[in-house]
Amino acid sequence: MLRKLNVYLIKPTQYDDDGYVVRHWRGVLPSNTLACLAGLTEDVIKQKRLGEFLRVRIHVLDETVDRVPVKRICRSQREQKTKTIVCLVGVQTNQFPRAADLARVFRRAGLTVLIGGFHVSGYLALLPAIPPDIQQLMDEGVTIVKGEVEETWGDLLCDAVEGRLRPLYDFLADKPDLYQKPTPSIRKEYLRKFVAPNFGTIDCGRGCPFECTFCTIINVQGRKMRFRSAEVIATAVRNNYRAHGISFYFFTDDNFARNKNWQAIFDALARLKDEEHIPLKFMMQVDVLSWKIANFVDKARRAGCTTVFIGMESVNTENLEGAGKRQNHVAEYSQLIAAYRNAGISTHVGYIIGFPRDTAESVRRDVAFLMQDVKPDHASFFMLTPLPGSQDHLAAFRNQEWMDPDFNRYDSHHQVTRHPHLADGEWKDIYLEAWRAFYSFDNMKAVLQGSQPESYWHNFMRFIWYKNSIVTEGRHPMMCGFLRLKGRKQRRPGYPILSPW
Ligand code: B12
Ligand code: SF4
Repeated sequence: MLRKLNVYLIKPTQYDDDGYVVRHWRGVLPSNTLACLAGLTEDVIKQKRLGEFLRVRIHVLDETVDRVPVKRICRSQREQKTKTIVCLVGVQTNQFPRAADLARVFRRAGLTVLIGGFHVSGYLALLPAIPPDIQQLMDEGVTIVKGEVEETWGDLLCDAVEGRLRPLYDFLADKPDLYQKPTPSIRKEYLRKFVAPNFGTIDCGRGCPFECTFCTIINVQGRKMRFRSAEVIATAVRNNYRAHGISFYFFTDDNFARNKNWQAIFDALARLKDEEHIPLKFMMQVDVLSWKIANFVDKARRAGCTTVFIGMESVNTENLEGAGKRQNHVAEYSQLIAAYRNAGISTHVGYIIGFPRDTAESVRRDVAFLMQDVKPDHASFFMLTPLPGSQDHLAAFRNQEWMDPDFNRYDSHHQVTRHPHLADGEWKDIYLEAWRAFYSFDNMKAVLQGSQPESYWHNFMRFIWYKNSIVTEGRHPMMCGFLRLKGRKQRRPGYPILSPW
């Protein structure tokens, strides 16, 4: 009879262009998916779903900041009456090659392996048949999980313990109600590996009602909004503060402004600040229309919001229409930025380069307009990427257009399709030029001079992080940390292991 169960929750990283595993000494943004799965697993244990006598040990590893002890994990099942389950968690498309390589090593050692997250969920959501690379993994005994598991994680773990896991679980049609579900479990030892150890994440809701063609979220988490209860969120924030001193959050909802429970959540957070003196601050993602929702900006400020990440994507109306982003009205962008800035909330826009109508000249002009007329505090640039699960990917697949077969490059920092006006190489050049222009000394100085006192240091710190990522590390800031670590032997299959000399 089984006595001990090791559950390894591992968020895989990406390989760099030389095939080395990307890892940093300190990360910047902790993974919410890891925390979610940890919270769900703790709940399964608490409910004794796996029986009275099974000792379950949860190991949380984020390969962007942790060296995964592959050999130790492979050996862990050799102990008597012990089983090891490896869950490759929150696997995005650019991490899928690394996840698949890890999965194979663990399978060869006889461990139970599951892969979930946006890549497999999105890939299988729209394509007409199971793609060969996924089928291959299933044939090798890896279990693929498509969709969210808030209502099914206990059943899956029971199947794993009993050794009756199926090759594929599909929960896409049964999206869980999140209202009273366990919140992400934030572990202090994990946070220590990040620059700000008081930084937590919670997804207060999921889904988005809009229909952007490059977006995977709507085809995986759906267009109907689901949300957590305000009391549940407030309790989590209170407990995290008391237990670990966590006072800064990234609310990872793709569009907090369309979370139908936003008002109750903001009010509950404001009460934590006013009545319990928790010095809460947070950032969140919103759409360009959010500033028009009555009381939204003001209540966000009172609840502790310091930054909004806005899906602006382009200042070119034709680009926006082509991408189905009809809710974005360029003429109102400056008002949007001003509404948040006046409330002392820093603005950070997402901006895509490489829409079909873009040319090098139009991108230069648009980025200048963004800096001089729209004037957000920060911008993150992305190369348009047909992520599996998006309409763009489906259209390219149906039209048999060339798409780079190496998913490791699908990080919106590499060119993976051909562009009608930008030659190969030119696209990446103009993309990097946009980064350099926005994070030029002159623009950063202008942003700091226009910053509200509440945002000044926040903007300053983000400039350091962004400059370091793009200039020193040559990586997208959202995929970057501080001080790159490279294991000589941790190299992608097919690349040579070089001598230490
Ligand atoms: C917050 C966020 C970030 C944060 C933090 C990452 C994190 N995971 O917390 C930051 C800003 C760092 C980030 C960066 C990037 N992100 Co991001 N991010 C998100 C966002 C908005 C929320 C993530 C989240 O918390 N979701 C809630 C969790 C609970 O959902 P989930 O991950 O799907 O997990 C559930 C199920 O999938 C399942 N599951 C997941 N894993 C497993 C494993 C097993 C074994 C099982 C059984 C189940 C299971 O169970 C979970 C609970 O139901 C998502 C969009 C979204 N709505 O999810 C994009 C998203 C995941 N990001 C995306 C991308 C592309 C990126 C970047 C590459 C962008 C860039 N160029 O920089 C980088 C990559 C960074 C990295 N190293 O991971 C894409 C991924 C699409 C894809 N197919 O690859 C998404 C979907 C958004 C999009 N644009 O479409 N991101
Ligand atoms: S607004 Fe954002 S989350 Fe919503 S569909 Fe568009 S890209 Fe996706």
